[in-house]
Amino acid sequence: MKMLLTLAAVASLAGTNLSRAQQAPEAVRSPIVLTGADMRPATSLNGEWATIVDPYSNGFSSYFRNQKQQAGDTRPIEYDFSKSPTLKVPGDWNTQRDALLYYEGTVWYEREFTYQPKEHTRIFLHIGAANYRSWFWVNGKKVCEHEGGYTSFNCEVTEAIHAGGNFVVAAVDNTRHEDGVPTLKTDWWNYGGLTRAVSLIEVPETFIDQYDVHLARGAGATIEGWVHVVGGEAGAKVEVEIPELAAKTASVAGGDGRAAIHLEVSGLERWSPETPKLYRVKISAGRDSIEDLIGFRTIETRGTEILLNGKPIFLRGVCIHAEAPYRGGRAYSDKDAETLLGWAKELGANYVRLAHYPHDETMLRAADRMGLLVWSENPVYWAIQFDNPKVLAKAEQQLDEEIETSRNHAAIILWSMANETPNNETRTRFIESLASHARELDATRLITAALLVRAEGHTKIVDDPLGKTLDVIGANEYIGWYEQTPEGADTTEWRVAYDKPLIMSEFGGGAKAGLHGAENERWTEEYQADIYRHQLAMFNRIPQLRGLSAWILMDFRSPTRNLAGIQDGFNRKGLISDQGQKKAAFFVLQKAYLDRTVGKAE
Ligand code: GCB
Repeated sequence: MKMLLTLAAVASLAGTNLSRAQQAPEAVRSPIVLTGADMRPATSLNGEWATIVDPYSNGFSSYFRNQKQQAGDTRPIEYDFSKSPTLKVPGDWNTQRDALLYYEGTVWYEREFTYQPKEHTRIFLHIGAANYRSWFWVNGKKVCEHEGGYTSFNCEVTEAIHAGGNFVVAAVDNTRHEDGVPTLKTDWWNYGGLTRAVSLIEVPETFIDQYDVHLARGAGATIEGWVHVVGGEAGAKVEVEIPELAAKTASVAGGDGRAAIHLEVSGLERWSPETPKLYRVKISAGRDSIEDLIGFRTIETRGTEILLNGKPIFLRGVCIHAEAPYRGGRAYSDKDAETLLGWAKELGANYVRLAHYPHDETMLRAADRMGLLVWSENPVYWAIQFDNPKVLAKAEQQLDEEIETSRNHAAIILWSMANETPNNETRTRFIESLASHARELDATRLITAALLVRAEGHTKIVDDPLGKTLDVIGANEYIGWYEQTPEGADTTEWRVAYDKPLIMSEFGGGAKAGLHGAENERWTEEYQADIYRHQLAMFNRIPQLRGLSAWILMDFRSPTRNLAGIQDGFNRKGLISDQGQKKAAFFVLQKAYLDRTVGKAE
């Protein structure tokens, strides 16, 4: 009742809020996914955008028109983008303006640009990511809306754009919602804004929207997959060429717009962390063509083994948030990616868990180039509304976008459905449904999730029923930090109910860089290093352990970490501080990785 009154009061006080609610999407799918969008010629719209901070979402009735007060004009136009301060795109708003560090609500963005559309083309506004909901208008015409803060999407602007001067207006709202994915509570910063690159992509009327080119499992060298063409009649001719392998194939799209690919190649150098070989792959259909850089490898499991290119591998890794080193805020650039992944390489890692949502394309490209295997995750985190079908639709939509845009990255070997979800039937059904959806979209990779672990005395038990659905089991544990002392690991035994590979997907503890003291003194580098020493010894007593991703590479901002003088708004479990200082634990793990004293010998 109280809730109804509140809603009624808000509606009568602020009619504009109501109109926004009417426009709000129910997990709208962006109609076109563009695989390899970053490889297409594009007109960048990155740079300074005029912005209006709109905490009451007042602008939904007018700001998108970008009106200008004319001389003698008496209309009450109470906004003016041309006089408003700017924010950089890509970039979160929180770290660009002090007053916005904690802001949660709507910010309006406006940018003017000139454009000359070609004839017989379609034009898309490509948004790398906008957290969390966003609405877009071009020249005052609404072109799309989107929900989900970590995946790219494309708004068709063909009808809205014209030759000469144009403007684009976006409303981005990072308000958290109970029925959002993720939901109200996360242990990372809710960075808002146009956090990744924005561009215009123009394609012929008949164009390639998605493709999947991968190496077939088995000892041979068969490259297979498909290319999907939009706008062509069935019968559109598709060609795929890998010049370096002197391989070329032509096929024809069926009624569903898909053309199957099959290429027998010889002399293929398989992609691996040691040899991250990428090939130029040219895909064309009619007047459209795209050139991607793709590595070829296989990934599968056999019993408790993970096989990369048919050979057992142990994943020596670390978790990474998309947090920018040194400057803070959401990571988006090649430099951010190269710094983070460079540190992972220095650690001796061959694998990274990109937590807890899909990361930027720049990160995946860098992982392909640098030879790091990737666990990529859907933001189903902790207790979302598993009993709400709309939430399932939202999670599925984000998973679709993640897989459809990133499926050609050799680096990605694992699709993670979720992190630390409560063990109950509704949750299990929800994630089973996501997992079968992921398998339908991509049968070439492994499905995982980071599970909670239970304990009986000194035994840790991994028997969450979700394990049945997964190819690889992820388990998170914090012995020595949230429970027991670091020595607790010495007497801990592990029981895993599934005959499948296990990855310890998180373990670790906090330390403030530069704080030194005794090994039993929390928050010191010595304490954190001690946790790692005991953990590493324990790992060698888990026969089916096939990988590790320590939590976490670098300290990251979190609204839940408020211990003054130590955390100051940062989760301090990084092996490296946000300013690049390596802590003692970094070197403990590095030694174990480089000397191969942890994990099953490959
Ligand atoms: C976890 C979560 C991760 C947190 C971490 C911590 O289990 O998966 O998101 O940040 O613990 O530091 O507590």
